[in-house]
Amino acid sequence: MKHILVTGAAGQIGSELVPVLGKRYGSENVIAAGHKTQPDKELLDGGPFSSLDVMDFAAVEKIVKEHRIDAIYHMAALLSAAAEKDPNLAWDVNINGLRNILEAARKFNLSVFFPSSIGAFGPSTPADNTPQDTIQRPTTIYGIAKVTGELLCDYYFHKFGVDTRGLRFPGLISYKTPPKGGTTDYAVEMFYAAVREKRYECFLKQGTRLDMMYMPDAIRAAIELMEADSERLTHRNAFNITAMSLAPEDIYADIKKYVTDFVMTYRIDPLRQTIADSWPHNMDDSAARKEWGWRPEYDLSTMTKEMIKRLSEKV
Ligand code: AKB
Repeated sequence: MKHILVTGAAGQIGSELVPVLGKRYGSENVIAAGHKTQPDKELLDGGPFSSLDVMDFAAVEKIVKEHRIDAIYHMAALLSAAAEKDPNLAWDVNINGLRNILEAARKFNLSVFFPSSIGAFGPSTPADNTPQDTIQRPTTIYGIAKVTGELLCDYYFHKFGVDTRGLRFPGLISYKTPPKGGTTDYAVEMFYAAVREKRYECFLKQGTRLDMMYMPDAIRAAIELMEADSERLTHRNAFNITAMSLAPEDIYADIKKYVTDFVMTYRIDPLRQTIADSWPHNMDDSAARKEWGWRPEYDLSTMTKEMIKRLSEKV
C-alpha cells in the first residue's frame, strides 16, 4: 500500500486516522480529503490536504489519478441522529458517496475500507452477544445505508474483485475531534462536561447499554484489518468489533473517581433514545478475533484515566 486517500479527514475518526497512517506510510503518502471542514493542521502532520465532495464522481476520479491512490479509507458520512434529520442528504452522502468510491476502486484497482456501525442492526437483532451473521433490519436511514453499504462492498468484491473490508464500529470515544450528530456522542460529551463544567445532562436514559471503544483501538482495528492476509478473511463487510458494553451510569461512575464533584442528570432526547434502543448491547466479535487477530487494548478504566488526563490538558 503506497498512496492512501482518507475521505472525511476532518471528522472524528478521519482526524485521528490520518496522522497514524502518516507515521506508518509517510505523511506525504496520505492524502487527507474533506468537504466542508478543513482538518486541524496539527492532526494532518504536514501531509497533503485536498477538498473533495464524495458525491462528485469526477472529483473522486481526479484525486485518485492525481495522487496515484492505492487504497481509500472512506470515512465521509453523516452520523445517525444527523441522518434522521435529513434522510435524503444522508442517502446521498452515505450511499451515493460510497458508490463513487467503489466505482473509482473498480476502475483503478484500489482497496477500500468501509466503516459500518452497530447502527447496521435493528430492533429484531439479538441485542446480547449479537452474532456476526444475524438479522439486520435497522429502522433508521443511517442503519439502512450501513446495511446497503456492507452489501455493496461485498458485491464489488465478489463481482469485480475489489478488495473491500469493513468494521461495525461501536460508539467511539475520543478527545481530539468531537463527533457531530451521533447517538453515542453522549459519552464524549460527558467527558468534556466533567472536565469543563462538572455537570452533564445526559440525553440517553440510565440503563441504555451500548458497545463502546476508545479511539486508538478503533484506528488500530481499521489498519490491522486492511493489512490482514486476505486468505484468512471469510467475512469482509463488515466485522463486529467491540471493547466494552456501557450505560451512561457506568461512564459517570468511572469519571467520578477523578472528578469527585461531577454531577450528571438526565434529559432524554426521544429521537436518540429510540435509535439507541434499536441497537445491540454487546456484539460478539469472535469472527474478527479469529480471522485477523482483533483484540481491544483499552477497557473503561484505562480509557477514562487517559481521557481525563488529555482533556484536562486540552480544555
Ligand atoms: C452514531 O452514534 O451515530 C455513531 C455510530 C455508533 O455509528 N457513533
